[in-house]
Amino acid sequence: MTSRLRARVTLVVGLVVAIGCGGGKPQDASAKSNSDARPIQLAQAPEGGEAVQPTGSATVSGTVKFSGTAPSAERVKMDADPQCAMQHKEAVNKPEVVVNANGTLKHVFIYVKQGLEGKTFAAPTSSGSLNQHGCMYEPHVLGLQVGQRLDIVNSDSTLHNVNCKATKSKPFNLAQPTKGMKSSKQFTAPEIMVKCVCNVHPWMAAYVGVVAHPYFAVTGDEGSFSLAGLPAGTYTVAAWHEKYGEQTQDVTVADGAVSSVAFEFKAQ
Ligand SMILES: [Cu+2]
Repeated sequence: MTSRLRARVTLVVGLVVAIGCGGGKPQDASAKSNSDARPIQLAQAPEGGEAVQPTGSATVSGTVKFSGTAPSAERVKMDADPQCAMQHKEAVNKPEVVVNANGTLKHVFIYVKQGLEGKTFAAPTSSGSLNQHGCMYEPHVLGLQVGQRLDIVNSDSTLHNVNCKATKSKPFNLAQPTKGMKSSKQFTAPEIMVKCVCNVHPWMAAYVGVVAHPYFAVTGDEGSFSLAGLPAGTYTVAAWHEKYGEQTQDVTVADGAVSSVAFEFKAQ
């Protein structure tokens, strides 16, 4: 272990001890498994609001293109923690800018930004997942509904802490020192985006898009997205990328119809 890593581990262990000595309710860092026993809070319709489920029949779909020359891939240096490095036979590149083979951009968070005001949506009973595997977050970008459970798992034989710096919901910083540990968290307010980092492994970062409705997606290897089940209407759809920022487009879609939206991010 390098002295730098040891200093970081000491920092995190100190944090665990500090939290553990806090008294009262057992905290995440000292609990082996911390599946939150509280029931998911279902969204309530605001006064005069209309409570609807995602049962519309309109779809907004599209792609996120990338133009220009992509920055060359940057390699993640994991040598500071042999438990991380030993899990990778091949080089690992930073997931910040990933241009797909078809010229599209990966890891873009797509969501309906405007057009659903006055409607409320119950949080789904299914959980989102954030895994720490090979000292990388899987996935790198994810979406959650307000109140939806997020299961956070450590799949590595090394200490990770998950420091999610929410500003609209309560932020949290929990330690998962051993393989197989699982904790569950929720965000209580929309926020684009919540950044989560590991203070032990400075290359680890994940972004969570928290929205008040189920109409969101993250682009993958094809750079495409589909927001299905929308009520007919006019919407502002946003595409967010950690390096290139946010773009929006307005789109109108009818019941049973599919409207297309094309985003394009340019190399800087
Ligand atoms: Cu870590």
